[in-house]
Amino acid sequence: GVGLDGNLVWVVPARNCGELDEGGCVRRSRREVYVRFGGAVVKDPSKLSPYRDRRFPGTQEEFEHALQTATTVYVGNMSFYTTEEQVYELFSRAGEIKKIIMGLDKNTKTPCGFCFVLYYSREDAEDAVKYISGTILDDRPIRVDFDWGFQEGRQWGRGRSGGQVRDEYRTDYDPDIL
Ligand code: GTA
Repeated sequence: GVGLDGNLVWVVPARNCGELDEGGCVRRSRREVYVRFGGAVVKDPSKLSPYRDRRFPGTQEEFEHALQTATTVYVGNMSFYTTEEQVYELFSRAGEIKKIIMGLDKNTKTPCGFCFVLYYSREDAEDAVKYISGTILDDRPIRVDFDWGFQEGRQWGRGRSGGQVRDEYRTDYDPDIL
């Protein structure tokens, strides 16, 4: 498959590939669309994910507009052991990174499976969604989603336990991601 840098190593082959068409196939995960060409899995950046941040201070239209122009991405389904350095190494393949904010458990202050990556350009954020979502990082398929913009406080897990809300429901990594 063709990655951002023409390198095959970091692109994940699709599993359970659905509808076949010329040279590739499409698999839908709720509203997120992944397209496979050769070995590469590409997430369609024009389709917004169903995630809605209930703490966004605005209307649904304003929320969607923020996502459509975002230069920040949210990364989910990460291992708790993945470091900021590893995130930097992988995500700088899509473009120059302004800042990384690791998601932390609000009680233990340790990584709890997500982070925000801030780029300077929209194009680079789109490339991260397109080419890095679905990549295996520390044995887990990560999910890259546009984000409305980092604000102080958003780095903390919102779950009762201190970690992420969805971790209180799931038993394994999100099987819908690929
Ligand atoms: N851009 O997909 C995302 C995303 N997620 C999942 C979290 N964040 C995201 N940002 C983007 N895209 O800053 C951000 C949040 C926050 C930080 C930590 O990460 O904006 P969190 O994951 O701990 O909490 O946030 P969040 O996002 O508020 O939780 P979530 O998953 O949306 O859950 C909200 C509601 O759905 C709750 O009422 C919960 O009880 C319910 N819920 C969630 N999962 C399940 C489930 N599997 N079954 C039943 N109910 C569920």
